[in-house]
Amino acid sequence: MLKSTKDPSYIELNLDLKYKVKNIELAQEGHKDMQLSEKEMPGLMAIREKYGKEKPLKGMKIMGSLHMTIQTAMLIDTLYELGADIRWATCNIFSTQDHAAAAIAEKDTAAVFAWKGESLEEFWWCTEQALTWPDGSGPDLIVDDGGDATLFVHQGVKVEKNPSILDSETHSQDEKCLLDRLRVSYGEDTEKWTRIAKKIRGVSEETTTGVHRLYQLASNNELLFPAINVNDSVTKSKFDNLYGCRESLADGIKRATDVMLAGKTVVVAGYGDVGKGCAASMKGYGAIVLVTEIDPICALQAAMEGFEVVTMEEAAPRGDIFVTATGNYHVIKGEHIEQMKDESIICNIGHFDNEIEMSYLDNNPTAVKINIRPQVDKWTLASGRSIIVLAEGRLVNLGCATGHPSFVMSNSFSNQTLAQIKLAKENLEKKVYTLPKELDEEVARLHLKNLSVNLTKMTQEQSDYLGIPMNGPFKSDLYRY
Ligand code: NAD
Ligand code: RBV
Repeated sequence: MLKSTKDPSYIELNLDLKYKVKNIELAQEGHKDMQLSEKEMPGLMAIREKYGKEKPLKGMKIMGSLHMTIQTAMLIDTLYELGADIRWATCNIFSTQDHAAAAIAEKDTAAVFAWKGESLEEFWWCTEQALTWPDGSGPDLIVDDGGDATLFVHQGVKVEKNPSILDSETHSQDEKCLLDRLRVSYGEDTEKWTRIAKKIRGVSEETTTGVHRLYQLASNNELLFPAINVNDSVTKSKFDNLYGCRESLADGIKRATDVMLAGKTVVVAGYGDVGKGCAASMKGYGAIVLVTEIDPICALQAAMEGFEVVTMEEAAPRGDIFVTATGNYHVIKGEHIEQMKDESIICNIGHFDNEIEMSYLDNNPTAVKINIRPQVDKWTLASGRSIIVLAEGRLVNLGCATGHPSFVMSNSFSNQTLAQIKLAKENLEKKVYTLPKELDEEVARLHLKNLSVNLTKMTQEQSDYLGIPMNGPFKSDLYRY
């Protein structure tokens, strides 16, 4: 049965709205923070300088679904200077910095729909608002983080081909909210998403989890437009995921709890790029770090760095602080939570909120929740022991702090901008691409001066000896850094 647009839980699209933010009065604060980050984002500033005149994104409608932070505001302004017409939503209900959203709304460099503490219904409304231009058309290009904008379009097309999907049962609140919107959308226009998908030139995807979803779509022959995997640029995953989390994990834990890390036992689940940064950070504070892994290579790496590698069953009764960084599902389960010490702290830094089995707490009548402050909850279990959950299991660095610092995001977002230019200029196939190494090296080069790095230049003789061009690329695609 089609839901009517009058249903109280459904939020109507309003295409006359130029923005919806928490408080537009915060704009001045946002402008000041953005000005400060100019020096810390040399990559973005250099790209503005290089392409500002040519305006390679002129005529391109860009929709973004990415944490609405100060760093993202700088990305938006960069895309705007390159000529784009932009609409933006956040990709996480807790990650918006309201002064950043206000600054963008006031400047009108993008139509922005984002505030800290959205409900899931509001989140999916914001996403659809950002995907729909006032004339009813959709974007030419998408900047995605985690794949929710891409999912919206793909699910929309699926529903228009097979409306019985609208009747499917789902236990995920996110999926339910998305299906609710698509039900109304289908009731009003049975071709909206098919039309929109056809016009999309491509998406550039920010994060590991979103990239994973893209390769799944491609391998099922379901990818509806070309995609650029920004995450696997070396200057993204080997910097943002690693060095970014090395700083922003502790920021999140400390702003939320003020807890002393030295001497505590911290359990890091997953020793990929993010887990490596998290474990190094906690070790740096003097914590004892335990790691869990499923991959023997990553497990061996962790062991060689001096970390004890255990299973979650072994770690649960030993840890004081737990951090999930796997991108996987239910890595900390109810049975683990029951084994934990009193007042253990649990948090997640992976993209989605299903790494911790939150439903075990949410649906458990014997578990009592007390909110300590926004994004910090103390749950008391039937055993009498309590645990402290940060950001309701959503990424702690963006939910309890402000995400990664500008400098590392300048690397990530330089890749994003170069990917958008590539999608705008080239007619690519419906495949997942990565950026060429020349561009990766160029992004790194743009960040050297800021850190007073003095790069050595090969002699012609050395270049001939190695068979590597004087100006790069310096490594083959097989090199893993
Ligand atoms: P990755 O693939 O490099 O690392 C994940 C690791 O987790 C892998 O080594 C994998 O073997 C391991 N793993 C998977 N299932 C596991 C399990 N059940 N138990 C233990 N280990 C398990 O990915 P990544 O780049 O490190 O990203 C991890 C997550 O963090 C993704 O969801 C990504 O999107 C997200 N991310 C978040 C931020 C942030 O700022 N919060 C930054 C970058 C990436
Ligand atoms: N991330 N963005 C920020 N300050 O804007 N911090 C982290 C920020 C991104 C990071 O690139 C990661 O891949 C993604 O958030 C996970 O959603």
